[in-house]
Amino acid sequence: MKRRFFAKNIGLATMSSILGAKIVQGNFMPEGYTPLGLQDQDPFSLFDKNKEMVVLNDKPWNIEAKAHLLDDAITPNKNMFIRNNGKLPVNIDADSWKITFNGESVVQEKSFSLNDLKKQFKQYTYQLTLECGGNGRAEFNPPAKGNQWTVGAVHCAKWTGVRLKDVLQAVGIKDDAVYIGYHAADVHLSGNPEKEPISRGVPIAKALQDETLLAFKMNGEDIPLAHGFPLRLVCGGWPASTSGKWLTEISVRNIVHDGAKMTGTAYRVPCKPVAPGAKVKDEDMCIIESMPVKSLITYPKTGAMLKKEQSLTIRGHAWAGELEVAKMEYSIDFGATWKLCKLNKPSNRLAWQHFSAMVDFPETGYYEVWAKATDTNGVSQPMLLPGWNPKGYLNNACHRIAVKIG
Ligand SMILES: Nc1nc2c(c(=O)[nH]1)N[C@H]1C(S)=C(S)[C@@H](COP(=O)(O)O)O[C@H]1N2
Ligand SMILES: [Mo]
Repeated sequence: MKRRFFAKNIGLATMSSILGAKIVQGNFMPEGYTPLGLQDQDPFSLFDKNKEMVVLNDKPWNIEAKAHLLDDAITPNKNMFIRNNGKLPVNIDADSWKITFNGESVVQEKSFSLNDLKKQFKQYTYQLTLECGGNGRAEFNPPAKGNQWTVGAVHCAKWTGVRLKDVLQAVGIKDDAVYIGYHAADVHLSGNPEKEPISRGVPIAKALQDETLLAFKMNGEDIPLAHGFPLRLVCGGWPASTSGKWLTEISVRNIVHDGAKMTGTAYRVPCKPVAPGAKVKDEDMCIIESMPVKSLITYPKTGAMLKKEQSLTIRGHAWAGELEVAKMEYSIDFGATWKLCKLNKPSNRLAWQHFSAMVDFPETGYYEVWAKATDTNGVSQPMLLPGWNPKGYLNNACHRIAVKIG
């Protein structure tokens, strides 16, 4: 893969912070010059990621985890997938960062500095599941364009920030508010400043939930650059595209937000099931809201070899969008019969739930372990593939691993 550094004309301060040292003679550096220390940087050291992560695209950066990298109860930065639609913002200065609240349905436009937010509002910490709507896209047939995510575009980190609802209350919103939309500092791939890479949002009811945060910390530290430093919206349980990174504006709308990637087939699925490959009219597409029930076996790694007589404790996580997971099962006979797993409660609403099970294998040979979660509405994961849709969203099929007992 050809790796070129992501931005040529970034400022000295940003370069220094990426290099981890002051560029002492920086004022003498020719304009547009990329210091050697920043040339051909590999994304793993650039973003502090595990070397086992998989780079799906470098323009923009899209990097996914493997199932076994998501074994931790709280996902550490090094194993968190990155999904960018545009170029990373440059020259970020947290001290002068501000966020503006505007739109048809604010009583009056109002801005806060990051420091205002921290000082004026109570801070909360929640562990939140963020899964890309396109996670699992690689399995759909006919295939959908876009990043071919397999299973690793999900994470559950701890986010600290202020409640969006507290800030919206301080701003004042009108009775006709139906949606909020975010705007951010990242740059469209074309470089055109008039175009936004992405500007999505959520209905006002989701915006007003306790767990919807304007976050400035992730796992107790400043949010890493790739994940939205210095300020990001987090809407747990919804497609992660609603969790705007590098947040500069929240527009309170009296219509469904119509920003970039809110219309057409983007983050929408047919309102009613369609045949694979079907053309679907715009008006028959519905915006994805809460994500469907899903789970992931994070131990062992697929392909594990075990000695006979060994029983194996499998483990992983399960989540269900706005709902909780009520039941977790596994099968070693391709879904013919299922046994219960031990399932923990989430650490808070909208956090994934840990599961484990001790599995006994009757004889030596090849097995598959399949895992299936059921939500509190009684809806279970499909075994192989859910309904096809043009953009390959919402693949919540059972996760399957291969093990050899020998
Ligand atoms: N400003 C901005 N916010 C964004 C995006 C983006 O490209 N720009 N990508 C969205 C999408 S599609 C996803 S899946 C998540 C990914 O979050 P992560 O990179 O922190 O894992 O961020 C969302 N927020
Ligand atoms: Mo996404």
